[in-house]
Amino acid sequence: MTLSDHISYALVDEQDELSSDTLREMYRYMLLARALDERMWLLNRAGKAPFVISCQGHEAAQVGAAFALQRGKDFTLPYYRGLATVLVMGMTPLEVMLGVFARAADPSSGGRQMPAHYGSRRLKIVTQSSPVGTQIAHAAGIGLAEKIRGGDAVAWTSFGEGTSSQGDFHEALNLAAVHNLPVIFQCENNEYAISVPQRMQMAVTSVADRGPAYGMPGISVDGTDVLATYEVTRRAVERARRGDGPTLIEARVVRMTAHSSDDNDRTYRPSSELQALKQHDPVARFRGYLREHGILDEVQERELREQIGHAVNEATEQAERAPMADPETLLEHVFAG
Ligand SMILES: Cc1ncc(C[n+]2csc(CCOP(=O)(O)OP(=O)(O)O)c2C)c(N)n1
Ligand SMILES: [Mg+2]
Repeated sequence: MTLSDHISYALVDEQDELSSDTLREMYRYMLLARALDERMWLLNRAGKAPFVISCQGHEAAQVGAAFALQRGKDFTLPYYRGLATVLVMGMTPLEVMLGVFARAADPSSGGRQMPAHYGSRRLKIVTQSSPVGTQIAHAAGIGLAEKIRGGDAVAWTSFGEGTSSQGDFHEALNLAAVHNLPVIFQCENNEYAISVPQRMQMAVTSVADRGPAYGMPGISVDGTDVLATYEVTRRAVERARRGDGPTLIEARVVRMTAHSSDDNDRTYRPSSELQALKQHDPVARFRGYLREHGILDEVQERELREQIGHAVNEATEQAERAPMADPETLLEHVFAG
């Protein structure tokens, strides 16, 4: 039984309103997220970064959605895989790397939280807690506050499909639908919650089906398609700004790595599945689209990769040299002063 809409346009050509510059910019963010993510794994394996949790395979879903939001105006409540999300919303590679090295200048927590708990007051990025799903309820609360204030900002939040079985998800969707709140719930469905496959997590085949159960549209989109994700999010943002209420979007993605740097997915994923992952790489897919449509040539691609390589090197070197948090400040931000 399917209740939700399943959107299947592939890298839509109706994207006339997006200029070639914007399309290349989307690609740049996808490449940047991938390059930073790959660097984090190297740092982890070299014993320099304590923990890595990857956005590889989620880049298109995150970049597509974030391009439909307004920087500095909308609230972003990403989950731990949201590296590409926070980059598009304005976090710099250096800020990201300061978190990886847990340095004092890390904007997310001053080096106190685990890496990937992204937050920035300046950019209206609200950090999550380590128990999965807390940010979903916070997004509903922020949507309620925005409605009371009479503004037209939206709260956008992301989480995995496993997390859509947490109580926070259900309470947040219910509240947001009852009060018609300007919230966009993006579930990035990579079919695993660590080692548990989706069929053992829920009896529905699509997380989007859960939307209509609360009285909001549930839309399932190919999250390896950056333009399709952009388009469904753009519509959801319009709907939210008009005061018509929340939307649940399921972006179907692939998890191209193990769950985290502490996990070995070869113990629970069949090798045929692991080998097939590259065929669903959203970065390669968008590159193919841009090349095919004459939007990106070889020279531009090479320049882009060089710039990104520099940016990643520079961010890594600067963050590694940055000072650690002073132990004297250990209890700051924990207890009221
Ligand atoms: C409440 C809670 N239960 C369990 C965990 C341990 N945990 C961390 S990530 C994770 C898997 C979440 O899977 P999903 O929501 O599908 O996100 P994904 O990592 O696949 O993107 C689990 C079980 C946790 N952090 N919080
Ligand atoms: Mg998952």
